[in-house]
Amino acid sequence: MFDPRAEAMSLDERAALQRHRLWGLVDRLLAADGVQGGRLKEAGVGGGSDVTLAGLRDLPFTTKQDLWDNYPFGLLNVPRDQVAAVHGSSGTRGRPTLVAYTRADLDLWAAMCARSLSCAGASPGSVVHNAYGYGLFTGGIGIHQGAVALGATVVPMSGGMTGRQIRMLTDLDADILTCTPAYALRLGEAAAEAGADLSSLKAGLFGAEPWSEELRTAIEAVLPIKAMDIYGLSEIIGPGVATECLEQDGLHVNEDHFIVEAVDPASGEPVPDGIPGELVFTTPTKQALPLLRYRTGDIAALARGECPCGRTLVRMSKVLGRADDMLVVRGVNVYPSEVERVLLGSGLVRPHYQLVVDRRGPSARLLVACEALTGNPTDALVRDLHESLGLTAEVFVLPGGAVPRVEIGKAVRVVTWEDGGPPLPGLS
Ligand code: DLL
Repeated sequence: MFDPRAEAMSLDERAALQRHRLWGLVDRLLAADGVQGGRLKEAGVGGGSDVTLAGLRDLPFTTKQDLWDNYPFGLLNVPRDQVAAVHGSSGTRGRPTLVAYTRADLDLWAAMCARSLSCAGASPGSVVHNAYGYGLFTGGIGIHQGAVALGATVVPMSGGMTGRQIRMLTDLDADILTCTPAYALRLGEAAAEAGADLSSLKAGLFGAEPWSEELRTAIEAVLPIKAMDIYGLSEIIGPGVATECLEQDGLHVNEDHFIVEAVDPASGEPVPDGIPGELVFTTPTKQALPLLRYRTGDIAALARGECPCGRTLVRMSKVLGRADDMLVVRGVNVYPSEVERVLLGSGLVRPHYQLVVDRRGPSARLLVACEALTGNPTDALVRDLHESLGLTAEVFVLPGGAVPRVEIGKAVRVVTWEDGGPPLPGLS
């Protein structure tokens, strides 16, 4: 439940708490004398009390490369037998990332996910239909533990078997739905096809992949809910790092446990509030894998000031993209999220799309596969995309249902044809 002592404390109180916890972290890293401790020593830090919150910006970063270089347990900050669980990301875009948790870390994670669920409108007694994948991925088990900690009833569906999901949603009168935004759309579509009544649903917590305001509108059109954004990453803890409240005006970062900065991705220097930058997190209370200034690659802007919901936690915008998601097509920088905004903002197509970058020929092509609501929107979309991206994309309007729907895992928004292909029927 909303805990005013933690979520609505005065900024001075919170800063004092963060400083105290940061000192503890620095002392623990120095004592473990591992990679991060060594870097702190090199930076001239001899103990926690040498560090201030304002001086955090001068401390060394940690990166995904550090996790890979020290895979699987090289960055562990506790004895190996204190590791209660491991999670991570599957590494579809590279090598797997593995994250260790002590029992205390698991308790913290559950508390943060309970906070997120409550922030988005869940309460003890809620029925949480959890369609995030269970397993190494943090979505399923993280939300599950949070729902249990909140005192809700969790329905551990995992992804896939959409017909059965619809059945359970209606039979159990779930009020909270948790899954990826792409799967929420799929569930909405399937419920309409089945004529199912999902009116017990009130709110959804959707995350694990980028989604635009336009996609929010599309989800709220097919499901009778408020669609809230939940953000997190395995390296920091999983889901539960930040969540929107019912105001839907930025995600409250649980900054008493995850200190956040936004930096210029090129220079690493802090950017002012309101300016998009790469999110950098420090985890002062985590035990097994505490991270100092971890560079996420996720781009978002920070905003301070009290929210009408009463929380004083700093807010982050929706993730605008990832530093490494940018496509370069014929020299033009294209963010998939921008294409999503144009497509869905046009009101001409269904909220399902896929981008194909064809790099087989001498000059790269950007293909956009979508499904029309009515008529043939090709010319209008080519024009809108050109106006917004400065690039001529080739728009393919496929028959309804032909753009792949994701049932399990994260949506695949971009495919690249190097020599093989074509992965999507109807495109050439
Ligand atoms: O996706 C944790 C999670 C599970 C968050 C369920 C929310 C809900 P990873 O698999 O490690 O962890 O992937 C983390 O996914 O760095 C972002 O690029 C992206 N991501 C996560 N949440 C959001 C979001 C989980 N709300 C990576 N908006 C992150 C945009 C998100 N991108």
